[in-house]
Formats: sequence, structure tokens, C-alpha cells
Amino acid sequence: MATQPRLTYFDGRGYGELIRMTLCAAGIEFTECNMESREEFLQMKAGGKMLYGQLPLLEIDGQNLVQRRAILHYLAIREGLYGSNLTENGLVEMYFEGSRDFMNSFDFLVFDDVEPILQDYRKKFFPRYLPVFEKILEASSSGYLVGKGMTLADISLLEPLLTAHEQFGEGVLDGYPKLKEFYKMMTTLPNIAAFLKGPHRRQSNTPEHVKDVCEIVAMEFHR
Ligand SMILES: N[C@@H](CCC(=O)N[C@@H](CS)C(=O)NCC(=O)O)C(=O)O
Repeated sequence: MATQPRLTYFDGRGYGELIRMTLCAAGIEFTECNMESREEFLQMKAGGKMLYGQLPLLEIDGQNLVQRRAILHYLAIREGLYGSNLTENGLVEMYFEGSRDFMNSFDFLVFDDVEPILQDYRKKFFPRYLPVFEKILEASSSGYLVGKGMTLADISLLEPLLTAHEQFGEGVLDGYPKLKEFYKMMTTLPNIAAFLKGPHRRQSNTPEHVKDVCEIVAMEFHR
């Protein structure tokens, strides 16, 4: 029997969550190894699988893949979650990067007092991303961002939409009917619905978790 892929990261969302979601969306069974201490991390590093000494690491197809974007693109190409021609690939990349920026704009969530930032956030970031993705979906006949089926761009967009729902509640996409449909469709796809309820889905990162990870990788933690 072929060995299952193994994802090594920390027991939180961070750079690992989209990889977990993509593996699950593609129906790939995988195991996880969570770094819990500095000793464990250093031991893993000494094992020589982490090219730049960083995580996440995905062991798959006899390879030790690092760099989250490289891992995601490898999976996308392997699993047919990419475009079907050069034009579509350009769109997948463009929407993937935009949705990554949208996701990165939630980085403040690791601070203790997010309430005042949340007020500001809605005004600043929603108008940049939500109307753009709404327009793309209006022009789509499949309900997906690119072409006829799901691509990495859709999975990538789902992550900030899930976070937006967690932070702002159910009505967060009011006024964006196509995005609402997209969100409903994506979250009810069997593999994704199973991921959201299953053991690979992590709770939202807390300041405590981020502090722990900083200790493990010996990085300064700023609140
Ligand atoms: N560009 C890398 C960055 C990975 C990264 O910074 N990982 C952090 C944990 S979230 C890490 O392993 N830091 C340890 C270090 O830099 O020594 C990626 O996208 O995967």
C-alpha cells in the first residue's frame, strides 16, 4: 500500500490550513505531524527534510515539499485543480494571489483586542475584495471562479470567506448574492463539508497558540 502523504506543521491554522483544505477537497487522505516543542522542531530540522529549515512540509510522492505556495500548486496540478489552458492558469494565479492577500488582511486576529480593528477592517478590506469576486462570479456560468470546475482559486477564496463568517456572522455576504451562492456551494461540497467538520480543521488561531509557535521556532512575539 502506498504511504499516505504527511503534513508537518503546528496544531493551528496558519500556513497549514489551506494545504489541509486543498488535500481534503481533492479527497487525499493524509496524516499530520504537529510540532509541539522546540526540541521536536529542532529534531525535525536536523532530519534534513526542511529545505530552508521552515514549515509547512508536505511529504508526498517520495518528495519533501516545502514553501506553501509550491505545495499548493503541486497539489493543484496533480489533482486537476488548475486551469485547462494558459489563459485559465493566469486567472487561477491572479485570483489565488488576490484571495491570499484577502486572507493575509486577517493577520490582526492574533492580537488580544481585535474589536476596534474589526470595525475598521470591514471598511478597508471588504470593498477591495468582495466586489471583485462578486463580479467574477457574475460572469461565471459554472459558479466557480475559473472554467467549468473547482480550482485552487476557489479553495483559496473560501478560506477568507470562512474567516469573515466567523468574525462577522452569517450576514457578512449580504449584498453579494453570487458570493453567497459560491460560499454555500463550496461549503456543501461533500469533501469540503467533511473537512469543516473533521479532524483536519483547526480552530481559529489564538494569541496563545501564536506565542507557542513563536517559542518553538525561536521568534519574537509581538501583540
Ligand atoms: N515562505 C515560507 C515561509 C514558512 C515559514 O515562515 N514558516 C515558519 C512557521 S509558520 C517557520 O517555519 N519558521 C521557522 C524559521 O523561519 O526558522 C512558506 O511560505 O512556506
